[in-house]
Amino acid sequence: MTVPEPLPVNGDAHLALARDSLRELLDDKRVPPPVRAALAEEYQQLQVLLDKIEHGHVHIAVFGRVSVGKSALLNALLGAMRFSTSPLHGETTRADHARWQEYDAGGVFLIDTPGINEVAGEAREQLAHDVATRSDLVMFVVDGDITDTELKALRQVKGVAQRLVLVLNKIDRYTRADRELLLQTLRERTEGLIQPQDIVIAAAQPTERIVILVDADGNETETRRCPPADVTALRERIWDILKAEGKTMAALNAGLFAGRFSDRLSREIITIRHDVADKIVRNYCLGKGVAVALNPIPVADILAAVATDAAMILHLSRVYGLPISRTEAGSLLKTIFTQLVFLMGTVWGMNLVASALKGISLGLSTVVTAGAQGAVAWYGTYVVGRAAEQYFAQGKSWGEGGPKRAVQDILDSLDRESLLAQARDDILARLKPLL
Ligand SMILES: Nc1nc2c(ncn2[C@@H]2O[C@H](COP(=O)(O)OP(=O)(O)O)[C@@H](O)[C@H]2O)c(=O)[nH]1
Ligand SMILES: [Mg+2]
Repeated sequence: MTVPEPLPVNGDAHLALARDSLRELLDDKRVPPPVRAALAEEYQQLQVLLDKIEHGHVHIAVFGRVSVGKSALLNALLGAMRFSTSPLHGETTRADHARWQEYDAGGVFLIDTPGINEVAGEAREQLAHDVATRSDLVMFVVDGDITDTELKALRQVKGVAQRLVLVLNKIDRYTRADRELLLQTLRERTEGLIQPQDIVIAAAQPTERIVILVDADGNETETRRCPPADVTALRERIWDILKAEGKTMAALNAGLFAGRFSDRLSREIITIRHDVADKIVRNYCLGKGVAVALNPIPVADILAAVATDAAMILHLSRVYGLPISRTEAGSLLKTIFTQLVFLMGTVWGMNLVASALKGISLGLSTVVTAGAQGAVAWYGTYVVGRAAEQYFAQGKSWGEGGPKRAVQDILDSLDRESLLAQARDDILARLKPLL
């Protein structure tokens, strides 16, 4: 009896797995160059994530509306004025980062970002996505009750970020009672999104206060004082999270990105392969259509002119990265052709020619007849191409219903009339200069 291997539970194992899957994605030689080019940005993000994991770095980002005190909060955590803060809008225009503390073998980095209301709708979603992708933990900052826009942005970040903490900043502006009330509202409004223990209060950069000092003689003097920043609760919460989940967080974050990336990759590969395959099929269709039009042969033989179709199948097999031999291509063609004949019977060819001729009632010249025969050849090759492509796209398989079902589905899905019209136009356009 074999005992199932236990799942790796510690952060190191998670990290190693994540690192391997990122590397594998980056090094995958089977990805066609056009796909790499189309996904250049994602590949770059992948590389950044891999570097980050390899160096044991943890990224923590702030996110929130303009002027809620994101930059001030980072400065308070760092204990230095590293990021510029301003009562004016738009002080932080791009993401910037600073090393905060050592953590395990690597370090923790703090990332400042622009405010979410500085960018509109779609760009905001993109910003939320980018920030959440590169960060292991996101501090979502508010300075009062959470607005609908903030709640929406919070959901967007939550969909991508591994870990989220909600910070109620500027608490120096509220009385103790108001603070409690605000916290209660925040907990209710973010229920299901954020755990109550992950909602913390902070005063990153409290405003000056007028303080009345009374000396020994009872004289009162007024002075202005800046209370010290208070980010103790936030710092403690972050460190608790880091200690408990730091490595797992980084690993899951990378793992999630890798997962999303490979989904995207396979979709992109499918699209690009299909586009290339379509061009190839149409080229062979035209080649065969023109050849038949120039050299008309009996209808029954048209579909049997197999040489070009076999070459097309070979070509397609290479596009799908599943190269086959000439013999294999021949027998695949035979399979498809058998289905076609079986499904359509011999009448098929005659019907097709009639269809191809439709709309041309006067002056049936030989050119037009030839064009019609060519169109039938074009159409036949097209169906063969589509069927072969599907076979390769499914990893050299006809699927559950076998070749008959597959070919039938393709025939059902094609608009025969318009394809024949296209074919005839293509062929006649090609033939014109020769006549
Ligand atoms: N009263 C008060 N003001 C703060 C606090 N934190 C930041 N501010 C002020 O809020 C304004 C915006 O801060 P900033 O960090 O630039 O906001 P950001 O746009 O979110 O990065 C600045 O004038 C800060 O002095 C705080 O805890 N209390
Ligand atoms: Mg800022």
